[in-house]
Formats: sequence, C-alpha cells, structure tokens
Amino acid sequence: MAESGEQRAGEPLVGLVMGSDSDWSVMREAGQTLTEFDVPYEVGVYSAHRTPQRMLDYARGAADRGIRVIIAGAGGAAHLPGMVASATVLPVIGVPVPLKHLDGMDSLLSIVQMPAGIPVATVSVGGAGNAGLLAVRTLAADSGELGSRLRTRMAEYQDGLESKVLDKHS
Ligand code: RP5
Repeated sequence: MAESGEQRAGEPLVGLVMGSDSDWSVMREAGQTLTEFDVPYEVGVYSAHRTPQRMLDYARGAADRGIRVIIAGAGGAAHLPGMVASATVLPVIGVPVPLKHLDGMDSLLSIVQMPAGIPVATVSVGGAGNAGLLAVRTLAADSGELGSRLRTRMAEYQDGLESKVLDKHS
C-alpha cells in the first residue's frame, strides 16, 4: 500500500478501509478520486475476521474523530462493510472487491444483502472510483463551505464527463 502517501493533508473526513492490503489495488481508485476533489482521508486495513476487535474499535471511534463517511472494501466473505456499519452511525459505502474465484459475485452478495436496520450503500464489483464519488456527494450535502465547494466541483466534474462524450461523438 505504498500509495497511501496519496492521502490528503488535513483532518480526514473519509475513512477508507479494507479487509486486507491485497484489496489496495482496487481500493486505491477511491483514494485517487478523493484526492482529485481535495477531500482529506485516512487509509487502514481492518479485517472483520482476522482483527475483529481492531475493526470494532475503529468503527466505534470514527465519528468522534471527525470522520463523516466510511468507504469499506472487502472480497470473498466480505463482512467488513456490514460489520463496520453495525458499529457506527456514519454512512458506509461498500466496495465488493473481486477475487480469483466467482468473479466478485461472492463479495457483492456478502455486502449488498444487509439485514433491515443496517444499511450499506453498495457500489458495483470493483467500483472503488464510484465509491469515492459517492463519498464526495455525501459530503457535498453539507450546508457549509465544504458542501458548497464540493457541489461546485462535482458539477464541473459532470460537465467534464459530458464534454468527453461530446468531443468523441460530434
Ligand atoms: C478479505 O479476504 C479481504 O478483504 C480480501 O479481499 C480477501 C483476501 O485477503 P488476503 O488473503 O489476500 O489477505 O477479508
């Protein structure tokens, strides 16, 4: 996870967590997206199965430390996003990380099929970039200066997407 040096300076607003450092090749795209929008974030490995207490301590303390959204990625029996969601009041965005077998369907179903009462906003298999964008949009709902800045940046980003398509096809 050498790329964790991309982490933004300042108090982190987003917690970017994953079940193993082997998830970083997928999850780094979320970090890149947050960097693009100048959103400070922190990165950590917290396994629901191998380090359950550490995971719970992280999830329980995140809101009080100033984190506003958590992006959690895991693969296979991907219980991290759901378990983190059970131990925090913050919105949790789940990223199903595809592994060698089953094309990520196992990860997807493990994350998306949450019991009533504990939501996880699940993105597509490998969709860490969209998880980053969803975190930015969540922060953009803020009524203060941060929200205003992020809404402007998101509108510019979306205009850029449109321009790319029009440039190619007109
Ligand atoms: C999951 O097990 C992790 O999120 C990872 O996707 C998967 C495999 O982990 P490693 O065996 O590569 O550490 O908990």
